[in-house]
Amino acid sequence: MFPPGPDDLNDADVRHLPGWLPGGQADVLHQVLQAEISWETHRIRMFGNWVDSPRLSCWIGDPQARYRYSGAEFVPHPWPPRLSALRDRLQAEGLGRFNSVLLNRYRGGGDYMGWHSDDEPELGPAPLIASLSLGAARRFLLRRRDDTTRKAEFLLGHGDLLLMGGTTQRHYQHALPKMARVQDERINLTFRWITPRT
Ligand SMILES: O=C(O)CCC(=O)C(=O)O
Ligand SMILES: [Mn+2]
Repeated sequence: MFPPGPDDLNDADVRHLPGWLPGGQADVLHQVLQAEISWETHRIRMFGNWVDSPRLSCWIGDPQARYRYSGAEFVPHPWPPRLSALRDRLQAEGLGRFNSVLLNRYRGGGDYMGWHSDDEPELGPAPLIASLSLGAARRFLLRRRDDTTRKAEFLLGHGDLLLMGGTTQRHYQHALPKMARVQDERINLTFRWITPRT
């Protein structure tokens, strides 16, 4: 595995901001989301079959921010005040504009997300995605689409923000692999801009 570095991430625009959300705020947010989000098992398409996704999820956003994801269409749940405040903070810091957030909850090291790019048409040609991690630190991998041996890796910890923009999705896939030794939960929030349906 290559260590992450500019040479390994040509054509990508990825920034890791460790501890972007201070520890106390991250603790509270993690607990509140565990308790208050209506967590669902989304059905996704894998190798042509419909299967339960190996994690829990919830799609939140403005009413027009409908999203097709792994072959299914999601109508967003409304914003809880805590998450719209977080969106406001990202926007106030100039980190992008966002009308939706996908929450994923990894119940332990056996929950994961396979290789994919966030390249659905409604995200546009150069999506900016702001990903906030809470709870257990997990490995986040990137690999080039045209040469999958070229990889980079980040360890995403409690309160870390990862920004992916520009042509990252066009040239790279990413994944959150299983980590057998991890027992604690992790929640990840990916803030996105979905082109509204007219
Ligand atoms: O959990 C993560 O860090 C990755 C989530 C992700 O790739 C996604 O929601 O599309
Ligand atoms: Mn993704």
